[in-house]
Amino acid sequence: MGLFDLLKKKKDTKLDRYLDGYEATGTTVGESLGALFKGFRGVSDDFLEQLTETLLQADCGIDTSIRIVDAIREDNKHKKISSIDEIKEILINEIGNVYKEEEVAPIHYNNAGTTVILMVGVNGVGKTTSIAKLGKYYQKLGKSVAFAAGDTFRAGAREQLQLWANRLNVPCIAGKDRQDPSSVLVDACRYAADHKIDILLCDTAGRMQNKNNLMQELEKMHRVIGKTIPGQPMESWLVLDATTGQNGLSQAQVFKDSAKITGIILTKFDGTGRGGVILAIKDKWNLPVRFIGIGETADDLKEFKLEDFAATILKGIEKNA
Ligand SMILES: Nc1nc2c(ncn2[C@@H]2O[C@H](COP(=O)(O)OP(=O)(O)OP(=O)(O)O)[C@@H](O)[C@H]2O)c(=O)[nH]1
Ligand SMILES: [Mg+2]
Repeated sequence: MGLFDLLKKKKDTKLDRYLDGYEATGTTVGESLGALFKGFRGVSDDFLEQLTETLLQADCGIDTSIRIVDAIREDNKHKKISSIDEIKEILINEIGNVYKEEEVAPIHYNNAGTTVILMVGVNGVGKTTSIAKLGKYYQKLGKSVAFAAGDTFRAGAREQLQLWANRLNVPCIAGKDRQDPSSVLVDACRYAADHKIDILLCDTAGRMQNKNNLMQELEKMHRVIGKTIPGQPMESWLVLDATTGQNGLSQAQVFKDSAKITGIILTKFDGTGRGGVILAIKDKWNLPVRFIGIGETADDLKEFKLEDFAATILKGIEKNA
């Protein structure tokens, strides 16, 4: 079944929930697509050009935008698309084809001990805040949680994480200023193993993707975690700021190898209507979005579901077309 039919089937019972957290994208992307579809008279070159433009504005990136538009052009060759209902259905299905959610493996957890999750990304994207949010998320699932203050570089970083740890009543393992972050992570892994902690969330200092030595430092962190708790970190998440859109694509390219990235946390989703980077990153680097950040408190986190994302866009289209 295409994504469109799946949404339609669930629509009656669930559509209101879909908007929660995805409002900005639903209104902005949905509105501009709705406005384009409003005067739909068939798939002309002009229409496809405008659709490409709209997808690019939504941060889908050039390759993914072209992939979607080409697929619609092909569909139209087989069966003329003539109504708004058809074009809506085809677009939503193409979003499903690009993201391929059915191929996304669930998050890996260590059933025999601590699951270590490493959080990396450029400066100020929301790594530390996301750790607090994830801490609360896992607590709600009944898991025991600990934090590792692997940002020994920025002044005040350790205190920031400690503050969240105090609020959530979570142990926070920290070192000294400028201590090798790998050694802090080793201490934290030992603590977590000794105390039978389910989830150890590791903070790291923000770093630009063009700094080779800092990328090597991430490789080292990954390695020493694995030496302390074999098989860990099972998950290594790149935190991206949704408001910086396409920049996320180049960040993903570099981080994905050095930190062996397994997924994306997309923060500040409350502050942008351009969620297309979700499709671009999945399409280009095969990295799924695991969670979206939708505010500054520990509760402002949602599991990402393609269905929710697509349904919100569909709702936006239907409001405006
Ligand atoms: N609106 C909004 N703000 C967020 C979100 N996530 C983080 N922030 C804010 O972004 C700012 C930076 O967050 P941090 O968690 O300190 O970011 P960081 O990546 O740890 O930063 P560095 O450690 O300096 O690299 C803070 O003011 C957060 O409150 C989000 O999902 N939505
Ligand atoms: Mg931080």
